[in-house]
Amino acid sequence: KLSLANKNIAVVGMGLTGLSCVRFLLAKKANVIAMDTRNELPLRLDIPLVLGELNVAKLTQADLIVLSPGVDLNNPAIQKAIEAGVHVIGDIELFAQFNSCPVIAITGSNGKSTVTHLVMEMCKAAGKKVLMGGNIGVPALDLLEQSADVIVLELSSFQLETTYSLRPFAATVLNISEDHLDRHGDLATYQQIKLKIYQNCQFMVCNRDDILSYPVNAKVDMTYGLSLTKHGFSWDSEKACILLEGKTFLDSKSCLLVGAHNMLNIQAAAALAKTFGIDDQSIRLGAQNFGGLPHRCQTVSMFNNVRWINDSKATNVGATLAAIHGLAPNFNGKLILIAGGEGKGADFTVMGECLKQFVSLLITLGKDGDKIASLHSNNVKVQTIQEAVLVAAKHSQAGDIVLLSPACASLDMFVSYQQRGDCFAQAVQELAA
Ligand code: UMA
Ligand code: ADP
Repeated sequence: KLSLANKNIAVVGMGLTGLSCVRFLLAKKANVIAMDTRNELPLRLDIPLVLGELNVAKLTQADLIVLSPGVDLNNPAIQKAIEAGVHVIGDIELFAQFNSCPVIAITGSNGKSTVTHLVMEMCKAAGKKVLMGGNIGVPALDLLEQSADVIVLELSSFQLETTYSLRPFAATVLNISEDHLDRHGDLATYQQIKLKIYQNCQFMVCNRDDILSYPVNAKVDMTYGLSLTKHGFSWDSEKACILLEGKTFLDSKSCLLVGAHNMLNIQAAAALAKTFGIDDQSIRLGAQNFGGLPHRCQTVSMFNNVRWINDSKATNVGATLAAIHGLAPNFNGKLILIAGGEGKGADFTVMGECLKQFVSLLITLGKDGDKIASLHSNNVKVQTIQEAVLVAAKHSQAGDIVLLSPACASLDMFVSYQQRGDCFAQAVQELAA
C-alpha cells in the first residue's frame, strides 16, 4: 500500500478527478500541490496551486504525480518527470490501493455506461448495496467514503493507462474500435491499455465475437456475444431472445432497451452479475427495469410522425455504426443522419459502406464534418445543429427517422455531448411548437 502521509504529491488537472484526489490525499495527510494548464480556475483552493504550462521543476520535485484522465501522459513535462524517476499514477490506482470492496470493472469503446448501469440494476434487484462510479461521472475515490457489497466501475482508457494494482472481482472489455487515437497514437496501443483491466481479475468475462477485445492465452470464465452458441450468453436473432447455455434466458420483448447492441450489453451485464453470484431472476428484473440513458439512441420527438433520435453520446465511429445497424433492419422509411464534430483522428472510411446502404440523406457539421460528407453522394453541409434540424425537417416525411449520431466528440462546438444532445432536442421542439 502506498504511504501518503507527509509525501509531496502533485495533482495535475483540477476537474472532477483532480479535486477528488486532493480531498483524498489531504485526508491522508499528504502535502498536496495542485496544477492545471488553464490560466485561471473557476474555484478557490486552499493549497499551493500552479497554473498555466506544466512546470517540469515542480513536477520533478514531487514524490508522486497523480494525473487526471484528461491530461496526456505524453505531455513533455510529465515525460521529463517520469525520466527523472517520479512515479505517475491516476485516481483509479489510488482507489485500488485503498479499496477493499469487490469491484466489477467495465471498459470498452462503446456501451460502458449502459452496462455499468445494468450491472448496478441487477445487483440492486438482488438486494445488494451497490456503488457506481469511475468514468461514468462519480470519481472512484469518492466511493471509498461509503460501505457497500459491490462497487461497479466504468473505466476509460485514460484511467486504465495510469492504473497498475486494480484487482477486479470480475471485469470485461465490451468491444474495441477506434477511439481516442489522438491521445493513444494507434489502435494496438489503445487495445493494450484496454486489456489491462483483465490483469489480476478473478473472473474474466469476454465478448467472444470481438477479436480485438478478446484476451490471448488467458483463462476466460464466461463469454457473451451476438453469435448463437451453447456456451455462455448468446443471442437467438430469430426468436429475439437472449440464451444462456443454449436455453432461453430473456425475451427481448420484455425489455425496454432496444437494438442488437443493447442485447449484447444486457448479456455482458448478466455475465458479470452472474459471476458475482446474482441469481437469474434478479438479473432478468434488473435488465427489464432499465430504460436506457439519455443521449444514447433516445427518441426525443415524434414531430411530423418522424422519429427524432438523439444519439449524441455516439462520439466514435463504432457507436454510430451500432446505432444505424440497430435501427435500420426493422424499418422501411428513410434514415436521415446528422453527423460530424471533433473526429479525434479517426478513420471514417470504415463507415462508407454502411452509410451508402442505409442512409438516404447525410447532414454534416463541425470540424471533421467534411470528412464524413465525402463518404456519401447525397449530403448537405450545415453550420449549426438548428440548421441541421431544419434541413432534416424539410427532407423527411411520416415514417422516417432523423438520427443525430455524430461519430465525433462534441468539443469543437459544444461544452459536452449532453449540451449537443439537448440543443438537438430543443431545436426539434422549437420547430414543433
Ligand atoms: N486539464 C489540464 N491540462 C490538460 C487537460 C485538462 O490542466 O491537458 C485540466 C482542465 O483544465 C480541467 C481538468 O484538467 O481543470 C479536467 O480534468 P479531466 O479532463 O481529467 O476531467 P475530469 O473533470 O476529471 O473528468 C474525468 C473524466 N474526463 C475525461 O476523461 C476527459 C470524466 O469522463 C469522468 O466522468 C470523471 O473524470 C470522473 O471519473 C468524461 C469523459 O469524457 C465523461 N470521458 C472520456 C470518454 O468517456 O470518452 C474518456
Ligand atoms: P460509453 O460509456 O462506452 O460511451 P454508452 O453506453 O454511453 O457507452 O453508449 C455510447 C454510444 O455507444 C451510444 O451512442 C450508444 O448507442 C452506443 N452503444 C451502446 N452500446 C454499444 C455496443 N455494445 N456496441 C456499440 N455501440 C454501443
